[in-house]
Amino acid sequence: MKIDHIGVAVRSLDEAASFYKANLGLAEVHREEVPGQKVRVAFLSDPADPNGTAVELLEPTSPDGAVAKFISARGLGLHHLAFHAGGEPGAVATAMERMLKEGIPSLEPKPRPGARGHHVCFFHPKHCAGVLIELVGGG
Ligand code: CMX
Repeated sequence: MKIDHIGVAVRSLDEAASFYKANLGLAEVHREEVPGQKVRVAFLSDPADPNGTAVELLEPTSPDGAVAKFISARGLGLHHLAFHAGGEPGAVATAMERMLKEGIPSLEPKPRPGARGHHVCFFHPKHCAGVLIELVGGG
């Protein structure tokens, strides 16, 4: 699967986005709050390749959210890798089933709404060589 985006835990979307824009030439393509995940997110990508792999900046909105806990325990920085499971309805659920058959259970029983109107699910780093993995696409 293609890498859809790379999640980065930050304290301030504005500060981190400025860094990527000024120094690495990325452009912000989307920003929203995802209440279910207790984060505000900004997506940045190469203006010459807007559908290419994005950087997703994740700013916690509550101290009991996954990203706030990650920052307390491990500090700022790389948080997850997100793979594109396909845009068609059921794509994420199908990929979840395939991984479950290989003995990799997802953290959620079924895909849930994520940023940019996509469906998402996550896999614990303990099953994924130490990296939190997200599948993103059609639910
Ligand atoms: N990458 C690598 N390791 C991680 C991690 C991450 N992102 N988050 C936690 N860990 C490690 C911890 O350091 C800890 O390691 P040790 O056992 O070696 O100390 C271990 O995982 C803890 O695991 P846990 O006790 O099961 O659970 P936590 O309370 O730390 O939660 C996790 C971890 C992955 C279950 C939780 O963060 C989660 O459910 N994540 C999925 C949802 C999410 O991350 N949402 C935010 C992104 C939203 C978006 O992209 O829009």
